[in-house]
Amino acid sequence: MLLPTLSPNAPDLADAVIIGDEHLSREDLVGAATAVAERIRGARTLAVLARPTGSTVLAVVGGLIADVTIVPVPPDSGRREIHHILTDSGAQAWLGEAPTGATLPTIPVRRYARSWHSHPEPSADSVALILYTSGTTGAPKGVPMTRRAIAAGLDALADAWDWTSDDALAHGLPLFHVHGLILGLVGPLRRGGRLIHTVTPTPQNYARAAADGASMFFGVPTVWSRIGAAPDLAQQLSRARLLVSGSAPLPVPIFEQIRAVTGHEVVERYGMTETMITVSTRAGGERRPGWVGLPLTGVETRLVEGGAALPHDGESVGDLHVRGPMLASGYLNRPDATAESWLGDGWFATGDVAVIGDDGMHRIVGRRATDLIKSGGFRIGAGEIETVLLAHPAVREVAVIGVPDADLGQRIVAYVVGDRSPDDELIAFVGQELSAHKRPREIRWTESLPRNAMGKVQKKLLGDGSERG
Ligand code: MLC
Ligand code: AMP
Repeated sequence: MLLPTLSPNAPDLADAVIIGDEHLSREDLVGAATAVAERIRGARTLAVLARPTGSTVLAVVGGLIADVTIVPVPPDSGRREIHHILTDSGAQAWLGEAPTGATLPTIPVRRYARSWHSHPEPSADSVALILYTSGTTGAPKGVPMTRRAIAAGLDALADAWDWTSDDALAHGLPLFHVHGLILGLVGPLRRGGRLIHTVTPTPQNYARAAADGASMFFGVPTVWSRIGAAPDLAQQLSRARLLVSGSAPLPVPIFEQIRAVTGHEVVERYGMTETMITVSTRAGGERRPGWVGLPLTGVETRLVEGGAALPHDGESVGDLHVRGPMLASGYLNRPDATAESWLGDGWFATGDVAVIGDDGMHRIVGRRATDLIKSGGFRIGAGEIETVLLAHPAVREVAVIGVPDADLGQRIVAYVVGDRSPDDELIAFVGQELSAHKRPREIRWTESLPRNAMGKVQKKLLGDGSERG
């Protein structure tokens, strides 16, 4: 059973979910989400505009109860992105709020409706969620997540982090990715503890959640960096049990800063949309700055270079492959891309380059492809932004890269050859078509792009030379 604590006979829990100003007891959640389930029963796939609201929580939980696949859509998505997600996933309607200009029908989510009907537990192989994630080129790919994989991934984390129903989890991460949605919402619902969603992950909001009794905090490195820079607020987090970072590398100075102000060594974990979390430091184990820890229970990892396995000696650098029960089994509608990354025998090629110590500790060195950018913890494909910019009349050639950024990890910069027009216009053009976080922060106009003899843009020659990859 994916959500045992939501069975109608589970004990009530006041403030099971607090999201902004909205408070839902467990009884509210079960009654209202079951009422959603009644409305949508028999549907196959529904889209949810995943704003951080009680309505989004009820829509997702209603889908889980009714065995309807939910596709969370980033609420700031542009036209092109929404169109792609809806057509690729085959969404039949919007559940809850719909974006302006929506053409699909809308099914309302009613906060105060109640049903106590008991729905049968869906098959463990049923697809609960389809999450969209960027590749190096083309539109985002859908990753179908089964109930079995989600349950296995969450239980492996509970084991690593001693995560129980006594924990109150706090975070303010988006409700359309593995981090904020699966770990951050389905996680506490499976464990049975409280969730405080702070809507935005600001230092003020995290300090307030700590004062309200949160024991466990999730953040991407940008969040921890901003908290570390606000020591008076950060101090409030000293009383927590566990601070967790993931979705991008946590720089060692930020680890040290958080330790200095809170007394906590941040637990770092490594994962992907396609695999959920596979490696983490442990609540009861060593937290080594710059290292992401040990494989979770049930997970195997290997390092490969040119088809050969590399030793786990803390020095050999190779492609990281992972295998475990929390992995998805492929991309939706993309057998080509699936065959590239799912290698057979359950192994998945992460695209990340790593070293493994003889004690099993993993360090992520970087990514194989320069065309995948991580900015603020969001995965962004350079190719997707380039395609949009090329459709702008002023743009003749374009190359998008991620440059190192102290706040965001990487920041998106577009090198453009064309008829100079205002930078803001190009940035807004991207925002119209894609999500807000895919907008370049900077446009650099240039006479030409560096190309090799084959005519391929040499991105390593762009930027300030310190880019990864
Ligand atoms: C941003 N802004 C821009 C801009 N880009 N303005 C002009 N041009 C651009 N190109 C604006 C924003 O809209 C915002 O405006 C302001 O600048 C600050 O933006 P920001 O620097 O991006 O900060 P912020 O909005 O505070 O966002 C930071 C953040 C966010 C950390 C909260 O990046 C975030 O939520 N990240 C989480 C990503 C995540 O959950 N990833 C998980 C993937 S799952 P205004 O007006 O709004 O202030 C995964 C698996 C795993 O990776 O392992 O977990
Ligand atoms: P996403 O698809 O958004 O899930 O992004 C997954 C990618 O984020 C991984 O392939 C890594 O490159 C990166 N990532 C996630 N967690 C970490 C971490 N703790 N350290 C380094 N990189 C990470």
